[in-house]
Amino acid sequence: MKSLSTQVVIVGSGPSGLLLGALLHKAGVDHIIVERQSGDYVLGRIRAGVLEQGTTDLLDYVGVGARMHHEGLRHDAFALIFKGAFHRINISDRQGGKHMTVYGQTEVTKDLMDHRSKLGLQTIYEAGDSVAVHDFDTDHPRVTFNKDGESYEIKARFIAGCDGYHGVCRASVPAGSIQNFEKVYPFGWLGVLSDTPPVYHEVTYSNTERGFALSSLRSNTRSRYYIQCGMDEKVENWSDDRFWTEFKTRIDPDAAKRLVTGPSLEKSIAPLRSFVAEPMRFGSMFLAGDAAHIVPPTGAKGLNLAAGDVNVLSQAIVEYFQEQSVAGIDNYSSRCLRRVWNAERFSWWFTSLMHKFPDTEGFGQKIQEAELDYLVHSEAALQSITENYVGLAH
Ligand code: FAS
Ligand code: PHB
Repeated sequence: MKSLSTQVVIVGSGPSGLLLGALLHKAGVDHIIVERQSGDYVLGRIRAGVLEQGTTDLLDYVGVGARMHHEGLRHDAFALIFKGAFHRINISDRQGGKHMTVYGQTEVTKDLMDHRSKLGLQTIYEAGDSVAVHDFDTDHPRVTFNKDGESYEIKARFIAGCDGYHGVCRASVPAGSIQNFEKVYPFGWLGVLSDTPPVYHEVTYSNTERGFALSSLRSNTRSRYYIQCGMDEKVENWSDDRFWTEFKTRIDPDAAKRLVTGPSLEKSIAPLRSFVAEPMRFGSMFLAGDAAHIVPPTGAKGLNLAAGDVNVLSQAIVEYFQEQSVAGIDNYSSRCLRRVWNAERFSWWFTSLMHKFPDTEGFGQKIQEAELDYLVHSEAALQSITENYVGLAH
């Protein structure tokens, strides 16, 4: 067995792991990232698209904000459609100039990967399913994996579980030491990426009697659209034509007329769930991002929550090594969980407001329309939704 050692082993090279690595490196803390898949595989996943200002500030802080500012789109508002009417909701006027940036997770991941390469930071890709975590209830945890026929062991002071919902870190915690809270929604999102001009120039959420739809974008020439679909839907049953026909029924009539359709570059169905694991720390191992929590993507919180976790975690780890203080690491879980549960509530509320639920169809639709009508005409309600949408402090 080949033995390596570092201060922190990060399991997973999605946004959480990559951003944590960049933050630790900037503070002079040595780390290694171990990733199950190849770098190309990680880059091939099409996921989030909207960044809170807290996230873009962190990307600037670690020095990877240049392309984001050049290619990303500043958004000062989003829109709601219900009963066929379009309602623009200004965020920045209500939230002290805070705004969102539309810049795909794929691009964030690429920028962070390129940053690592330039700095010569160690990322071990294609470790496959052999990755295992050991002794994290001690001060000398280890991560082992096999690659190219060789066995490896990495000794470290801390393990950061940034390995997503299906990762190995949370799964390695003894059942009696962790509590999982979960809600699975009775529908999914069928998403399409297409090189077509976005039908709306801002992120637009639709509530219709046929179900939810989301109109987003990656640039002024690349659209990202979603429609609510059944949990048992199969993506192979959705031709592009079938998608576009259904999508048109879920946006306002004028938009349906001007919608430019085209071939899908990517088409996939994502299940929707709310999930939180408590606590987020187990001795020398910390969970961050999707490894610890999942939100339905309605509120565009998933990636942004992950950024908040690793911001807090990096500060705690740096404090430990530089000041020999355990205050930050002892406080990590409770501090993150407060923000996580706030985002879980908002994402659950927004999902419940915008989607069609099989069991409450008629009355439920009328209640949703009444709440949306109240929302767009109440300054107090608009303050609340924009405060949550733009993101709460880390
Ligand atoms: P990730 O899952 O992104 O990354 C975890 C990494 O760990 C992966 O690279 C994985 O290969 C690796 N890994 C897993 N097991 C491992 C092991 N045993 N050993 C080593 N490595 C391992 N959020 C939004 O805000 N908007 C959206 O529209 C949106 N859409 C989504 C669609 C889908 C299908 C999914 C799954 C998520 C979506 N999300 C969305 C949420 C998503 O963006 C996450 O919040 C974000 O990817 C979180 O990043 P990570 O915590 O790094 O987890
Ligand atoms: C996206 O662009 O993928 C996106 C935007 C807003 C959301 C979810 C996803 O709430």
